Amino acid sequence: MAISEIEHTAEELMQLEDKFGAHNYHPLPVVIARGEGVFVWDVDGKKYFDFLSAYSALNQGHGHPKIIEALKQQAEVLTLTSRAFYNNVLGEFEQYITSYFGYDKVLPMNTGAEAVETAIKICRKWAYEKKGIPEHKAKILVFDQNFHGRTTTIISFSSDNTARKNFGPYTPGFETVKYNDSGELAKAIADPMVAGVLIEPIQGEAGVFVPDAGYLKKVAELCQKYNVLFIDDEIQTGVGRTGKMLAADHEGVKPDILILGKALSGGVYPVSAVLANDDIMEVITPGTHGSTYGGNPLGTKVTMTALQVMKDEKLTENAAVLGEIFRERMNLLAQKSDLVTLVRGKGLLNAIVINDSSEGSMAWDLCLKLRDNGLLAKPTHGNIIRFAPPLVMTEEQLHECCDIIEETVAEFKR
Ligand code: IF1
Repeated sequence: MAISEIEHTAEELMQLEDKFGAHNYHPLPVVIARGEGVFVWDVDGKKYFDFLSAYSALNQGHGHPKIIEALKQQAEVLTLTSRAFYNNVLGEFEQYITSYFGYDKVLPMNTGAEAVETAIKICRKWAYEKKGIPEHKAKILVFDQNFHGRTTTIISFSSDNTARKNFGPYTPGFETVKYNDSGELAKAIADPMVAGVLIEPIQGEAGVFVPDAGYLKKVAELCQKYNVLFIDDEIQTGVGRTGKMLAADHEGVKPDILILGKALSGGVYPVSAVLANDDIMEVITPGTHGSTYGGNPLGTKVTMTALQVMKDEKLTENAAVLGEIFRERMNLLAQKSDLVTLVRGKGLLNAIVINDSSEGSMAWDLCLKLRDNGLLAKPTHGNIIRFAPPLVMTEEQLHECCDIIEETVAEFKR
């Protein structure tokens, strides 16, 4: 069947996804057809503020002209060579991104989960070849309520039964410790078989859990003390989202292995990356890891532009300023409304907790009303709604969004 020229209605398009697509999501019923900056339009031309940013992949906003221009230009010249040959973009990209984040080397991949898997492989190989842990004995510490992707190994250490159940047998070599509890971490990390700690500096999917001030610093100190790699998953928190380039920057800690994705390439083309210094990255030798699309000229050109836009337009600083304003207004709302119990977050990665059980439907119903009122957001778990607009938002637009949220909460009938 030729690519459809007929205009489908929203309902027809949702039915097509239901009939022909695997049901691995339960999307909010809105059908988006266009995006520009902080806005999206549905197939009927209705305009919305995008308050999810594709799970923080669109920090630079929809259709950023410089990023789209880079995509178009490179697409007409060279999109993919594979790593069987050199090309004229990858080396420049590698120099640019390692200098940008302050590491010796980068290993480019495509999706976030692939980058997490890559970091796990590097950590294990380092454990055997550098730390001297006996082969197959390496353990990586992970945290309850973690989210690092959907591969079989990654869900093996998920504490979310929906993400994990009936996908066994599970990959061994991971031990779960309580997040934001440095005492428990101190006990677990003393095991000489521990090779690494894999952590989200703020737990996104869990509902934007911000650990206590000083916790990340304590994690870094314990890793240093026990010669364990501090593996920082900044796929969602990185690239300016929390008001610093990396969420780790709020505590001035430098991860041994840095994992990036999502907004790294500005929501235009999947690019992820693992950065580390030579003493760690040199365990990777020819034939030990790879990817067909990893480091392709199209994605790396887009990524250099997406990162440059962050700096040129001071989007990280903007996230810090707007985040303070947002939480101030949401805290006032929480004081006035019995529907909203609290707001938490950093920069423009925030969530409100709805006064309902985690099995309740109020957060979902509120998101439907927000949609009707021109703002798109979606609950993470049950009664928690994540708010993460593009970092290009203006202060005036943010106030307009707060007005929409406040009015929607006020008119919401339980
Ligand atoms: C879904 C949210 C979840 C991530 C962190 C790795 C990955 C992600 C910290 C994997 C991906 C996405 C995936 C998407 C929902 C969304 C998400 F928090 F961002 F909302 F699930 F937690 N590390 N997060 O957040 O990156 O392979 O997707 O490129 O799977 O439902 P990916």
